Amino acid sequence: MKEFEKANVLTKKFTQVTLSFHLDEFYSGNVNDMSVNTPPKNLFSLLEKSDRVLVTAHIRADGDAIASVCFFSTLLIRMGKSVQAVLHDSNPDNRYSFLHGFDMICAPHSCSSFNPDMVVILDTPTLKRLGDVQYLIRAGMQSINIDHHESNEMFGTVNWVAAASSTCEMLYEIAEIYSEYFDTALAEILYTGICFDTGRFRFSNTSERTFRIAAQLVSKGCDVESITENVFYKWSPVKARMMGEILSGMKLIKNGSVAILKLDHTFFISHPDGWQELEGVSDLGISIDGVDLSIFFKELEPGTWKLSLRSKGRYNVNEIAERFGGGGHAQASGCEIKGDFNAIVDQILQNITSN
Ligand SMILES: [Mn+2]
Repeated sequence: MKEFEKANVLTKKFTQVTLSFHLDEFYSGNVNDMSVNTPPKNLFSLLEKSDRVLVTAHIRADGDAIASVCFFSTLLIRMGKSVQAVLHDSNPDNRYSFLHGFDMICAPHSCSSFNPDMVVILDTPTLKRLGDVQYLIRAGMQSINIDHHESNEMFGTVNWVAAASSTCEMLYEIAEIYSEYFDTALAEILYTGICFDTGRFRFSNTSERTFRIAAQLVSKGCDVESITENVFYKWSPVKARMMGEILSGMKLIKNGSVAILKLDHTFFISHPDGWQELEGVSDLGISIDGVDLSIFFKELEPGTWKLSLRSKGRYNVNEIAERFGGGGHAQASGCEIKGDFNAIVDQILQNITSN
């Protein structure tokens, strides 16, 4: 219990949330109580009793997802567990190769012989978002679901879903509890995930708590400059050209308040790993003065459009994405729609209302 008390004292410094309740009352049920920023007690009991753990995150893993997987895999190995890190994508974004644990990440087909007794699912609102990894999860397998997406479906044996900038921000609480393993490498992993999901501490999800946690991570020795450079300032020449192409084809509608950007399937034919180059592209439209809503269309498969929606606040893009079977956050969300590009644009424009 001492460890939990320590975590509570620490969390108290960070939040205005009343922490006088007993740990047994910690939530693990079917209702998303996004305000709970402390891990539930049963998360630790399940973690401690598991021996062979599969660690995973969502398809087309981003900085927060990859960092979360690196963090959990590294921590569990240090705890003496047998661990398999797995992501749907056979080549996870190489920008994150500087992270401890990155080299452990395998594709689903190459780790089917691993026989886990538990799975840790990170940064993933629905099991479908695991891609092929979902087929490695046997029915009845115990699982821990840690996520900061409002739309999380609470599919785990233990669910910890909280309002945080990033899954890595939440994982800081776990790192503090296992403080004997919490070194610079783990701090750099967590800083990377937080830095990515907050867009360099720029998005509205960046809270006082985010900065306090970041400060703790910096005090643990993480190299802020090199992480930020690795994550945000290493464009390939292909990416620079691609951004030029997307911007020159951009359409501004509704008196310049809505930006529509697109990338056709032909790009992904000539650049099969091109989806890895897309980071930051979704934010291009919303960076333009006067634009309140930006929609970026990527034709990943012929006729299948993956949409990234961004808002400055006038539109709740989580609601828009949910209408089309997707989800995310109020200011950044995504969904997938099949069909003709122009017809989809019309359909979406008919469905949006500003606040
Ligand atoms: Mn995230």
